[in-house]
Amino acid sequence: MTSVTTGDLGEDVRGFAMDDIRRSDREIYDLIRQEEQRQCDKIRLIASENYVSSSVLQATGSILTNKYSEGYAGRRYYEGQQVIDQVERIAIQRAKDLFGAEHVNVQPYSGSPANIAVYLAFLQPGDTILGMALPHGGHLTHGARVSISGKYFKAESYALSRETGLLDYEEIRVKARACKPKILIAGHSAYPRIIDFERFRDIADEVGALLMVDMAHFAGLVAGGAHPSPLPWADVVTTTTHKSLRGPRGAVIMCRQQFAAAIDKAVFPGLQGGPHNNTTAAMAVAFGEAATQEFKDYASQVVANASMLAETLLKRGFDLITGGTDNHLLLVDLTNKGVTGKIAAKALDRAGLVVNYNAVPFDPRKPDDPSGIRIGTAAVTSRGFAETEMFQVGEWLNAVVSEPDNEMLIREMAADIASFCRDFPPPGIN
Ligand code: DSN
Repeated sequence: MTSVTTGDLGEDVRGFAMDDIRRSDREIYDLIRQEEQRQCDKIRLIASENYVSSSVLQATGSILTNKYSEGYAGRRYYEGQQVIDQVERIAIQRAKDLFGAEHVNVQPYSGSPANIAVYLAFLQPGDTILGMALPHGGHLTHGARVSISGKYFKAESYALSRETGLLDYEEIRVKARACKPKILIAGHSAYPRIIDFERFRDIADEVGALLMVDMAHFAGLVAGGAHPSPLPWADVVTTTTHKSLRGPRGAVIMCRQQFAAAIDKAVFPGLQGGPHNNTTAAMAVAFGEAATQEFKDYASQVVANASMLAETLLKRGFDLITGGTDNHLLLVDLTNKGVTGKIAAKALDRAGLVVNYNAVPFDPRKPDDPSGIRIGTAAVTSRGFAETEMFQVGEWLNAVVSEPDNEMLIREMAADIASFCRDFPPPGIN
């Protein structure tokens, strides 16, 4: 993205050409600039975050936001869809090509509505679903009690193995036999290993359940060939588009052709109104980017970076759930370090290393003050970090977790990290 000069204001404006908002709404302009600075100066290790390209940003900020388009291409409820229909058809085709999907709906506003739309398509209130328990790495919409998925449906959950921290497929089979779910859910927000989708398929078939895979976290790895695809095994696959897939904030649902009508009807008019056409266009751009060799290299580097970080932390005595990682994330139990996840996450943020505190399997602590932290490598890999940088990140993480109250160390590290980051300009930010 090029720099523009605001002329009368005489200042250089980086990133998006924001001279109009700068004049009209200084308060919001300043906050956007502060957030831009934060995204440049800190090492962002939140496993669900990333940096989109300037092309994705430009499509997101385009005039497509001005149009209403309830319905689907060729079947809309408002006139004037000559362009929008083309945009949506391209986004769908690119997603089909990228993932090998039979049918794609690109309209869900985000991951939670996508998952709820799947339930609306196939379930009645009170029907049973079976998903990974929230404290073990499942998502809120996989049946957590506080979510609509746990309130409107009979939500059963499976846990990870107490010994290994891994999925226990035989235990899932036993649960599924006992509760006979209509939908069996695979997928997670905090599981550092590859899922055996074939085994989930086998369990779903045995109990007559639909198999839904929520691949929001690892969709970019699937697109880039760095993680097995659930598409050959699942009846329905949902994913957000803004995590490892590096697209705009939104979601898609992919399914077998036989379920296409049910899914489309559930998204609109079942759950949502008009799609966010600017987001649809940005998704199309992101899917195009994800089909390139450059993205394949990115996806394998994300995994290599997580692996190097795991190796570095293990050498420093960190307790990684499952002992390591196969994907883009690490889940770390800090109990042996004598610090809680929250205290560590807050100290790390002050030092310029942004992670989230996270429950670990069988966590004796409460969800708002748990024992662990979750660390991801999708965003730092987008700004060009490779193994050497991940080793350094591991050393910094270790130093802060060892002395979370050492404000002098933290202040110096924040300055070092900001300066280090200058050599790795993030995509989309000049
Ligand atoms: N908030 C996302 C995450 O951090 O994994 C899940 O929706």
